[in-house]
Amino acid sequence: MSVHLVNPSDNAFGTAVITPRWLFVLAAATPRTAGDPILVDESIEQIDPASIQPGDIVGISVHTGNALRGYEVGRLAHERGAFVIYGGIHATLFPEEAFERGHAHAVVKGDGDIAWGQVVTDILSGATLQKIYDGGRIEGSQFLAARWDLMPRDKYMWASVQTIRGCPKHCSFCSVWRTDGQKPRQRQFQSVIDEIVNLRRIGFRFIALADDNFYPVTLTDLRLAREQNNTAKLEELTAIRKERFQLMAELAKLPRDMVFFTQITMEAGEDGECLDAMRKANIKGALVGVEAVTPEGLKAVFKDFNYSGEALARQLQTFKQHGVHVLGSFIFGLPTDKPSTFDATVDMALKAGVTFAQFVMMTPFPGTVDFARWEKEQSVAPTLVGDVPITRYWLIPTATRPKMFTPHPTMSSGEISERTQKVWDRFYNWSAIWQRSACTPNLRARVAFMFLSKLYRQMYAGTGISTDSARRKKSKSWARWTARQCRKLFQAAPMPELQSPIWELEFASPGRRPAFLPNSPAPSPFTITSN
Ligand code: B12
Ligand code: SF4
Repeated sequence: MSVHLVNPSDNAFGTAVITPRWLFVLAAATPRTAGDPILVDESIEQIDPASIQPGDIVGISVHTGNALRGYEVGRLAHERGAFVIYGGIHATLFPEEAFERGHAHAVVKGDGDIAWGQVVTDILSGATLQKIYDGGRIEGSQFLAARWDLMPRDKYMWASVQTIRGCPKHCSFCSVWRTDGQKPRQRQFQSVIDEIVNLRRIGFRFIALADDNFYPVTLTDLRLAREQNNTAKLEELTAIRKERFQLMAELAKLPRDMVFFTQITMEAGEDGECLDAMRKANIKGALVGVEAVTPEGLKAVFKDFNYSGEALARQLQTFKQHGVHVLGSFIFGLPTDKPSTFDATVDMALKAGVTFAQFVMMTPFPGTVDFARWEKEQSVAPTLVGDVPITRYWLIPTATRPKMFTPHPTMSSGEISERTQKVWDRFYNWSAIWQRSACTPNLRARVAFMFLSKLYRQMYAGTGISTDSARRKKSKSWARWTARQCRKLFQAAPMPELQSPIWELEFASPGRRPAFLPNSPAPSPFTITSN
């Protein structure tokens, strides 16, 4: 009997940019008695059905974008006689769909760090399998460290390490605050550092901090708690902030060639102390959700804590002045958008000096306020594509899936798509990239920057931005080639001698830590428990 964990994807590039963290966390959550799981990341290569034997356990993660492929994988695993288990955000929100479409035996809702072990144990012991396992929201101290020893090291450019889950905000297009909660759940910084040390030892120096919001406590939050004389709140917020700074202080002690990237709200731009700590910690870049450049646009997405106009440009420039590069994320297709919004947005992105930018089309993701509103509107006179209601767009085959799902009051989806394409082309033309690449320290890094910019732009072509399939096909083969070259640029010499700090703290819930590099000289600070 083998355990397989599958990250479904329609697009295999042979090389992937960022490791899908869930795969390696669930590998750590797999009971030792089941042996090492077989990990399949279909963004690298699709699964070989013949590898699945009767009685095997197949765990599949689905988010909305890959649900259709996930169900296909589930059906073929079921046909081969395997136990099929789903998890991930989409399965959490639509468990019944995994049974109807994906031949599930069981679904894990919420966090899998603990629940997955229970599922596998139940199967191994022949116990009756529950239909739903509710993993809920575990505490930060219970987050498992990933099993990077099972990662094919030559296939990924960046590893991903999570330091916090949940976000106190409530943006209308985002499901994080509803699924992961508004209470930030911080992982003990010692456990984070330990995992990063392990990654550097095996040759990874680029690490994405797979956090919803790296900056969960703003200066405004602290001021309000103080003004309201809310001592309990103030203490809680101060403790969260202190832990963030402790993490950054430890990151700063790691080898100087390490590069971290995270996701953060724009409010961090007001907090020079935080930005300086980030720079010292080698957090060289952050995705900042700018979303819209007008006050009306920001109001439409419940993000009025963001700035617009000149103040926005200044706020984003502040990040750069403190040595933190910004990947600005902008949304097109908001009801408040006009034809002039597209040029205004790219002008702002260029003026604010963001190092990278992404321009995504408004998509009502399940679990969001936008989705609930849309579903309610659609319940009156449902729009169908074939026999699928548009509110279940992820079930529409990709070839016939519309580019936009919610109608815009004044522009057609074709117009929005075309204008968005032009914005990408303008931001990522060679001359603009060349100018931005001046931020790099040497020629090698400059070349890497240029390739990465083009790769970033090109990889989006497969996700609905590009309009015709011929262009998509060409983009894909170009992206495959470039991804291979880029990966070489991200490689680093392993540092097996690198030591983990010895922590005084006993972890409240020690992660089962994989035996990384068996002959490694660095002792594990974790207590290794067996199942
Ligand atoms: C880091 C991140 C990224 C990174 C890295 C992606 C990568 N390669 O890993 C980047 C920036 C590239 C990215 C891109 C995108 N992302 Co993203 N991303 C995240 C983020 C912040 C964290 C994901 C993560 O690694 N978490 C750490 C792991 C350990 O947690 P986890 O994945 O939730 O898995 C746990 C449980 O879900 C469960 N579980 C998961 N799978 C399984 C499977 C089984 C069998 C079981 C039992 C349990 C289980 O157990 C795990 C451990 O507890 C999430 C937010 C979130 N809170 O999930 C958004 C999120 C997943 N992303 C989202 C979106 C929309 C996107 C994009 C489409 C954005 C865009 N418009 O381009 C792209 C799509 C990329 C793609 N094709 O997959 C949405 C998905 C919404 C949805 N309903 O599907 C999320 C939820 C954020 C949001 N705003 O709502 N993303
Ligand atoms: S978009 Fe960002 S800031 Fe808004 S709720 Fe989601 S994670 Fe939080």
